[in-house]
Amino acid sequence: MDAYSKIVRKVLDQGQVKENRTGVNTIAIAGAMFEHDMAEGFPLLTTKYVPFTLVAQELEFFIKGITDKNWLRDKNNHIWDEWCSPAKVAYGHDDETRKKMMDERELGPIYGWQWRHFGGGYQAWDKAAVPSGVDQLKNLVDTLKTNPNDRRMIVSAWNPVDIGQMALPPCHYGFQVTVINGRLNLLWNQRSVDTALGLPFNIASYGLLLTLLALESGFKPGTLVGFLGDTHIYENHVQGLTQQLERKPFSLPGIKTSSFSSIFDWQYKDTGLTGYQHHPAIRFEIAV
Ligand code: THF
Repeated sequence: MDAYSKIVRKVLDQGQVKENRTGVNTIAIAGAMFEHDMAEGFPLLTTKYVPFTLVAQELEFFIKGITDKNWLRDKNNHIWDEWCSPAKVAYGHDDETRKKMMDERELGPIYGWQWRHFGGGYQAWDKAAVPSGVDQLKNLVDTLKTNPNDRRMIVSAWNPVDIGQMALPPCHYGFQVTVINGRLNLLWNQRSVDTALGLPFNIASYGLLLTLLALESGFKPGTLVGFLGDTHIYENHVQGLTQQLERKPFSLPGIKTSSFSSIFDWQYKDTGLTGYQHHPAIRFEIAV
C-alpha cells in the first residue's frame, strides 16, 4: 500500500472522535509520518484526481511571498476563497484587521510572507511599505549552494508575533532540507492534517518544492518526509476515503520542468506532469 493510503487506513482504524472549531467532528490520531523516495516517481495520488496545476500555483504564490488571494483567483484557483468570507475572517481578528483583510482580499502574513519576510512588520495594505524581514528561502538556497552539509537549513512559517493577523495560522509550519550522499531531502512539519482534502495537496506541494530545490542546487531529488501532528478525517469524508482505498493505484507520474533558471523566477506553467494516470476525482466538502 502506498504511504498516503497507509495513513488513511491508520486514521480509519485507530481514530478517535474529536470535536473541533469547525463544527464538523473528525476522527483523529496523535500523529503519523509520511515518507516517499522521489526516485520512485512524483508523489501525486493516483487513487483520485489531484489538480496539480492548483498545487503548483499555490506554491508559486508562496515562493513569491504573495498574500493577496486574488493572485490565485485570477488564475481560477479557489482553494483559499473560504478564507476571505466575512464569517471566516472574523476568526481571531480585531475589527480593524478584519475590515482591511476584506477590503484588500488579504490573507495576512501567511506562508509566503514568512518564507520571504519573516519578522518584517507586515502591512500589506500600505502599498508604499517596502517589505523587509528575513528572506528565509533565499538563505536556504544560498546555504544549499555553499554549505550543503549544513543541518540548519530550515524555513519556519510559525511566527507567534504575527499569528493574530493571519487568515489561518499555518498548518504546515516549517520545513528543513538536508543533503545526504548527493541527494536532497525535504522534511516538513504539519500541526493539523486534513487527510482527505489537504494532505494530497501538501504532499504534492512539498514534493514539487523538493524538485525545484534540487534543480536549483544540482543535487538529485531524495526523500520527502512529512511529520504529521493531529492527523484527522472529517466524518463527512469517511465514505469517500473508504471508496478511495478500494481503488488500485496506478504507477506514479513523472514531472518535467522547462527553461528553469532559478526557483525565484520559476512559474507554475514551467512544470508539468508526464504520464498522470488516475482514478476519477472524489468530492470532499471543505470544513472552515
Ligand atoms: N482548511 C481545511 N479544512 N483543510 C485544508 O486542507 C486546508 N488547507 C488550506 C487552507 N485551509 C484548509 C487550503 N487548501 C482544496 C484543497 C486544498 C485546500 C483547500 C481546498 C480543495 O478543495 N481541493 C479539491 C479540488 C478543488 C478544485 O478542483 O477546485 C480536491 O478535490 O482536492 C491546507 O492546506
